[in-house]
Amino acid sequence: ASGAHVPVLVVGTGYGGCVAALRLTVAGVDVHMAEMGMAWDTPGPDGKIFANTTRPDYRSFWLRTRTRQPLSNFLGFPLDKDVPRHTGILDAEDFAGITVYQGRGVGGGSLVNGGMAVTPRRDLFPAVLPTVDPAEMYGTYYPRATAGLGVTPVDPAWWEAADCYQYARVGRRHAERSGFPFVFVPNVYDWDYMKREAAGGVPRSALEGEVIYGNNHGKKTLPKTYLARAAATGRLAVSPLHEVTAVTPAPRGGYTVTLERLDTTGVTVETKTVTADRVFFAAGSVGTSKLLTRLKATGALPALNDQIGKGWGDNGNVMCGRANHMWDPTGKLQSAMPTAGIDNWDAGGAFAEVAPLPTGIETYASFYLSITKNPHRAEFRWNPATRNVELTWDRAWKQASIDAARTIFDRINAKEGTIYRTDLFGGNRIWGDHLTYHPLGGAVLGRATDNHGRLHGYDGLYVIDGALIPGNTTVNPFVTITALAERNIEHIVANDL
Ligand code: FAE
Repeated sequence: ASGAHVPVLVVGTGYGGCVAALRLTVAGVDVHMAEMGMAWDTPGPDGKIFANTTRPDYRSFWLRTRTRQPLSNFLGFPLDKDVPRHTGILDAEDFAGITVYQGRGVGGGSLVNGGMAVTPRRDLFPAVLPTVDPAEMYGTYYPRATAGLGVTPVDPAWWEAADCYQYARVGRRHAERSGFPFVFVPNVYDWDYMKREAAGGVPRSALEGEVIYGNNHGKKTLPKTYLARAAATGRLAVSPLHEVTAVTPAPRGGYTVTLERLDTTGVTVETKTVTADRVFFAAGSVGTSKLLTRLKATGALPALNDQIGKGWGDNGNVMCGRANHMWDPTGKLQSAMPTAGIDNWDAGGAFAEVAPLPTGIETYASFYLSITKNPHRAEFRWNPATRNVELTWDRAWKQASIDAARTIFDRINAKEGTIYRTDLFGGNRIWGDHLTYHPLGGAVLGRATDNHGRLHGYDGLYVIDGALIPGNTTVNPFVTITALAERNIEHIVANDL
């Protein structure tokens, strides 16, 4: 309620926020979480909570009247369509040079992501988080994070024979014939459930192509893992459809937090203020960076340092498809949960996730999301004229990622006698270089904050999400975001409470 006082307010319910909520509630602290997205606990008119990937509807996009699908075209035909404006699950947030996809709702990105739960190679970790001790991460916090998230490997014998992973086996054959290491990666999907989907005993989710607009079954999202455990303490309150718009020091100590309650068309129906002794910014790399950049520039938190908004990267994301020969079908049935990648980081600066293209028909396409060593870093900046936060990303910077990805796929194409697909992104383009799924940075650890996420300039303000990581994790990021949050919150609980 407006006027209330809470010991801890957490802004956002993604990975960082849920780790903070669990560890603080277990330590005996009452935690209130504000989440701008919906709770995603109520079925729509079709009896399902989430819409299918191939049939986006009002539930699929955050406050858009037309879909903005990551793969905008298929066989040359545009796929986007009009939808009612709604507080849907996937935000395709447009900046000048890039569209940043993010999950919206209680559970953040865990609601929409592919569940690929990858720990970076230890030898690469010093470049990912230079100020963090690898021994404590690999000895304690990565294992704690993967256990907390429910990360498990796929059963290799089942995988080898499963129709739904034919696309991945084709991906392996092509990678290995060109001499690239093919690595299995674990996932948070419940593999027993997927086996039952394949056997025909339960409603399909991953095998129905569900992923980017939510999974109705099978995926261990944050509300089923970290958040459920935090709620079980009896010390957690979560307010969905509440957007935090301001945080400023309160006259008698702590912070005054302004929240706007939204209706499902995105209109503010009520503005509330609460006071909090401590505030954890966990609104995701973009959400946290935008909020802090605005609060610093507009005088709500003027003592934040000049590193706010800096060090943002796209994890080098770039997508592409390859056209296989007719004797290399990738399968009509494709599990939406990826299980493997091609590691060419050392020689070419690229790690390519062998991704599904779950269209329900044979496409003869192999599809990949590459994570690359892109050196460019952008900055969030306040524009006083428009009263908006802008991002200085330049679309041309993706050329470094394309070049890195080509170290894998040019060689595979040469070896297989195949070509790139040009029908997936519109305009005969080969590369999906307009987007990222992996925003990282903007309030970097050890620069905007101390080495445990305490914001410089204010006692009791913390960053605990992907904004702490300076732009790249060499692999998919949520395990690293979770493990870093586990490390930081342990230190904060021990020293600050
Ligand atoms: P995040 O999970 O984004 O949570 C932030 C939350 O804060 C969201 O729920 C927001 O709605 C909320 N929020 C923002 N602003 C406000 C505000 N002002 N007031 C209140 N609430 C607010 O942050 N990563 C992997 O490792 N493996 C994958 O397979 C994978 N696949 C992906 C697929 C897709 C389509 C997408 C979009 C992402 C994928 N990712 C994947 C990335 C991963 O989901 C992402 O790195 C994490 O979710 C980021 O975690 P954070 O805690 O930083």
